[in-house]
Amino acid sequence: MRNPLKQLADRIAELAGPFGYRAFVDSAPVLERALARNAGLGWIGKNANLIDPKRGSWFFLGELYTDLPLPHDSPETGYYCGTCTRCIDACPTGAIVAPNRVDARRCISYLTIELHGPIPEDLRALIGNRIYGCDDCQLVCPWNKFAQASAERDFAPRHALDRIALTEAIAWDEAEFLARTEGSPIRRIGHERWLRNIAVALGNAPTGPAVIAALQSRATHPSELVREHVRWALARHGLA
Ligand code: B12
Ligand code: SF4
Repeated sequence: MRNPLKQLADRIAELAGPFGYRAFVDSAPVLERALARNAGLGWIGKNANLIDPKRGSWFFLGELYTDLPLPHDSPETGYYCGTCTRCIDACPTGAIVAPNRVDARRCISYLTIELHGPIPEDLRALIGNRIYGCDDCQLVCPWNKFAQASAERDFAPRHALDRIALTEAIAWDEAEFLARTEGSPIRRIGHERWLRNIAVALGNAPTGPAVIAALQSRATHPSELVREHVRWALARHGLA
């Protein structure tokens, strides 16, 4: 996102002359959804994401802060979620507690990416096989029927990460984790939380020898965080 924002700034500079700016994308306490809505890009839907009537919500928001005296856009005033509650009904952890209100503590995105410590036990079974974030509230949104897959190479899955088996991924040591996630945002959760998340997902998998062997291979990991999640997962398969 930084490169396109820089290109946008260069294009503005061609038209308006040199100007000062700062680019943001999910990188600072900036009210990105509210700014986007006020800039006329769409409305904030019941799933709390900004929905563009032509593109749905499968995009990141990025912006340039500048003191250039630009003309104002008119805010999008419509709200087109209507009576639909698909996102609220589909959320695996019941995190969308009311239209447009997400309890971040229950959201799988928070639990698997932002949370550093143990994942609350009552939510583990609800996480299913999600090991990094969640998009269910966007997947079910009817407005995303119009969404197009991006041709940007940066948004394509890297290192075949969309085709890995969890029983293999739990075996990666830290060096392999870092190599396989190079250039991917997944890298920032680090190896320990990667193993924590996979342990939960394998705890939710159908019981079988490969799943149990994969979990047992991490039962003596130096991190208590990992060991505790592995114990929980093995208990789910009837192994205390
Ligand atoms: C913290 C955060 C999270 C948290 C909390 C999410 C939440 N819904 O609050 C967690 C980790 C759970 C999360 C998850 C996800 N996130 Co997030 N997240 C953010 C982040 C960094 C800050 C949002 C925030 O809390 N801002 C502070 C609050 C105060 O702002 P706000 O909620 O917009 O508040 C406004 C209104 O809601 C209202 N308001 C809020 N509280 C109150 C209280 C009162 C009394 C009143 C009157 C009004 C009011 O007023 C505020 C000002 O207008 C933004 C990036 C950014 N800088 O904005 C991305 C962002 C919102 N996330 C994004 C994405 C993609 C996701 C996920 C899909 C990621 C994933 N695949 O796993 C999930 C989706 C979860 C969901 N359904 O929302 C995108 C959304 C893109 C879009 N189309 O809208 C953003 C914009 C990042 C980006 N640059 O692309 N996220
Ligand atoms: S990202 Fe997943 S867990 Fe979070 S609010 Fe959406 S559906 Fe719920």
